[in-house]
Amino acid sequence: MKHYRRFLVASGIIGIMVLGAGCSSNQQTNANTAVNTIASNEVQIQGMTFMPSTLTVTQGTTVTWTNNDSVNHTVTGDNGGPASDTLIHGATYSYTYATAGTFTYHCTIHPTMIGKVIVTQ
Ligand SMILES: [Cu+2]
Repeated sequence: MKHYRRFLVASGIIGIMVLGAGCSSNQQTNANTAVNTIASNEVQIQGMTFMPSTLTVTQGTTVTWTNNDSVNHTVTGDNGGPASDTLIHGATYSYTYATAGTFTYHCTIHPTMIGKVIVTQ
């Protein structure tokens, strides 16, 4: 009888752990969805970073970058793709991704500034 009770207690603890894991997983999915909804085709250049650093869009989407920094930046594809002029504070640049794939880019003035656009069909 005592052994049976211990088994029930152990099962309850495992059940709570499984429920907890499922819960946190759902929260993460919701957070990611929210980020995509806010900035579906826009990248903000702010604090020497591209935000979001990885943007996922569908094929044919025009992506617009806005330089919110006081220093100049560029949006330059690593292997073709976007090729902006120097963007001063407040300037924007747009590029349409016609084909699916993963496209990395950087700022030629600050080569450590990198970003990525994932284009899905
Ligand atoms: Cu820069």
